[in-house]
Amino acid sequence: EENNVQEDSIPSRSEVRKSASEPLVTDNYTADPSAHVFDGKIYIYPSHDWDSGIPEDDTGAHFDMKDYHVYSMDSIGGEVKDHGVVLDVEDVPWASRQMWAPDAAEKDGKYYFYFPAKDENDIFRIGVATADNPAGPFNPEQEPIENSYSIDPAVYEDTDGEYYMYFGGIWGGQLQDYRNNEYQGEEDVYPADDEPALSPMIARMSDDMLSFAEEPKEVQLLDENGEPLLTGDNERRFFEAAWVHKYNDTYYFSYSTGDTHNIAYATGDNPYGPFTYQGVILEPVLGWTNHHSIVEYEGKWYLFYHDSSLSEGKTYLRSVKMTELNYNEDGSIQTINAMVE
Ligand code: FUB
Repeated sequence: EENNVQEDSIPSRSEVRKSASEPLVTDNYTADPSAHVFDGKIYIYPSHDWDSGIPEDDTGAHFDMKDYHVYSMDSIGGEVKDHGVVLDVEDVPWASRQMWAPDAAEKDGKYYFYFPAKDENDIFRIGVATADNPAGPFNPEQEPIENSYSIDPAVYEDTDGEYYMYFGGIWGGQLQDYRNNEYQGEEDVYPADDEPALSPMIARMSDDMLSFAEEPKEVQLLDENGEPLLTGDNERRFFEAAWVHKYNDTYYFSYSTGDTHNIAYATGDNPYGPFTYQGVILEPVLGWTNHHSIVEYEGKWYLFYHDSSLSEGKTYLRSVKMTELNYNEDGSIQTINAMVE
């Protein structure tokens, strides 16, 4: 099976590469970086963490973000430019609070900024805002995307010109409150440990990039035997933070795992999957969450991620970082440990 990485090529723990990078931004807390190359520059679309004073709880209320900034770099290692506030919760009619991990996409010279936020009923929806340049500011649509729910949108542009949104996050992200795209109510329902884990979702985007062109579908994540990863498989099953990139004709679906918060990846031969689990890209970082993006720039590949080193460990005050990402010859990704000593 072409997409299966041979076991002996997965780096052992001793081959894990250490990388203690510096925060890219130090005058704001930033998290959940979605990086893209637009117009030859690197643009970063992160969450904007701050200390709103809301105490930590199990729903993630302490991630109380209220606006977004965009950052750009002319080159790797170059100055990181802050383009200021590009979208504020006050300007989004349907959103009430908690602007979590966003993403952006470009189509025909227009830019689309996708973001999750809670509505007036405290239910996460995913919104879209538009601009005619990658640095915004972005002009929000009046309603969230129809049939959208949960968090962490990641919009992937395939090489054939189709766009797909991946989304979903468990626990504070509310994915457990849905089955077959239907809201089940606030009573969190998790499959048993020996049942298939909750899946991330995918929907193809409509031509105008403002809605789904189809009902969201589950993205199947499989083990080495072709069986779905199980709820009890905390080291490997999906939790949140989906991202997709393509390398050598293979689709890499990467995500934060279970209650272990590795950034893991699984590979497939089309955007819908199924994807077969391969290994860990980034081991857990300082802070509770792990969230990343992967982008190619001038022939090299980079991992954008965050940690809580600048705030000395405050989970809700994170900083965006980047490091090079390396593939082995067989297409497997070398594991990175970015834990600050
Ligand atoms: O930043 C808020 C949430 O924390 C994100 O949406 C998750 O992916 C996690 O990083």
